[in-house]
Amino acid sequence: MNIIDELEWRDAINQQTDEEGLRALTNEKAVSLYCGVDPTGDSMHIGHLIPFMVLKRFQLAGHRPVILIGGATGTIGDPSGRTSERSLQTLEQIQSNVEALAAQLRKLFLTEGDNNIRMVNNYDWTHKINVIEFLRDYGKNFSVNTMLAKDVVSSRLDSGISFTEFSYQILQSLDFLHLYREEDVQLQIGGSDQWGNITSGLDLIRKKEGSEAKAFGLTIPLMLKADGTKFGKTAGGAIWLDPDKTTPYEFYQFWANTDDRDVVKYLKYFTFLSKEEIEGLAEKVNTEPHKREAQKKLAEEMTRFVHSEELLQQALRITAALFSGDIKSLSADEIEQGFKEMPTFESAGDAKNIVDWLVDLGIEPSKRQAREDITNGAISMNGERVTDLMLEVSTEHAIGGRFIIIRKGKKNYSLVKIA
Ligand code: 629
Repeated sequence: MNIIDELEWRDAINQQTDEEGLRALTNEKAVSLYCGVDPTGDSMHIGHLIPFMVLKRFQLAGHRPVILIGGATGTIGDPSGRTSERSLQTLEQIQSNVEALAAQLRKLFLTEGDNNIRMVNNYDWTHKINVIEFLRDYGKNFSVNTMLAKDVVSSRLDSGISFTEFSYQILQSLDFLHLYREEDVQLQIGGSDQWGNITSGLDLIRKKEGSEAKAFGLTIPLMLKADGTKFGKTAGGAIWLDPDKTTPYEFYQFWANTDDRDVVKYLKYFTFLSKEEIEGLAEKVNTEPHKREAQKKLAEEMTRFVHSEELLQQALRITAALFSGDIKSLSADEIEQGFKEMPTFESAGDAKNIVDWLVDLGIEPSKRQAREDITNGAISMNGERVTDLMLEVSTEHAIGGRFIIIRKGKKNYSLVKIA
């Protein structure tokens, strides 16, 4: 299947500058294309994945991805999709973000046998342009009238926009021209918020290279969830690719918790599963939704792609242990991931009677209640029911010497860290 047809089937196209032209070009040769990301943070989140999954699909179809990290544009800040001016970050911060993002992207794109990627930083050519060259050689090709008409700018005319952010689209346009000339890049992709920046680059290419220059733009929809809220955000904030910010277990859980109404859409959008496989899973959503097979498959595919097979297996182990209550099978690291969001207490670790220990920590409100819960079999430690009111709790009970898990009733978990 042609890549454009495939993207259409996956509902992954929002707008294209020339659909038939791009279909013909992609049928005819291996096309170089690019997508950019600004180093505004030290990790990507799953919202960033949207165009990069599409870039990966082009790569898998034999085309040539160029990944651009905005070492220059990141110092300015894209006003797209924002309602107010950004505050500038320090150059040191941006530089360290560049390195963090480059490492994440390398991991996603440098898979075995797939080494046809290039990574560029727009700082390399942008910092060489001086102000006279900027205004004479490039500025002359931009009409302020057209720039003002772009959504990004027109939506900010009331609240205000600095000259700095107003100029952002020129910098992104220079990148497209540079990559068209130097890297034979003929297509830029991005989320739907990037349409203005992409078309502005195409205008510049035509002005500088002649109207027969063959370059294209394609954007990907930035969708909402079925309940109308923004994709990729949870109560706890964004879902990050960095495992120190969002653990692989939490990452797995995010996808596993997808609404039935959204899951087929996500399978098409985010996974590399075939049409047949996805249709099979869609059928399961209709016939046996309680099994959540589609959600599990989605979560597996995404966790393996972003993290690794090993971290996926770990996430599955944590999920199974929390479901069955078999806490003892988990390592201390796995406990740390699985119980990150649970109520946490700290214990000194010296031996103490279980009843006193539970009350001192605040897990039980009173000794009377603690004794009653233990006698009723409602308290378990590391997955095993506590029956002995005289039990002495000590570091010996701690998994990996670090954690004790107490469960009260059916689902009330507490994590006790040994200080
Ligand atoms: C120079 C910079 C270029 C081309 C692109 C860029 C970055 C672009 C931007 N993108 C967003 C970002 O970096 O700001 N101006 O956070 C973000 N992108 C991924 C998707 C997006 C977009 O990285 O395109 O739509 C979000 O999903 O907002 O020469």
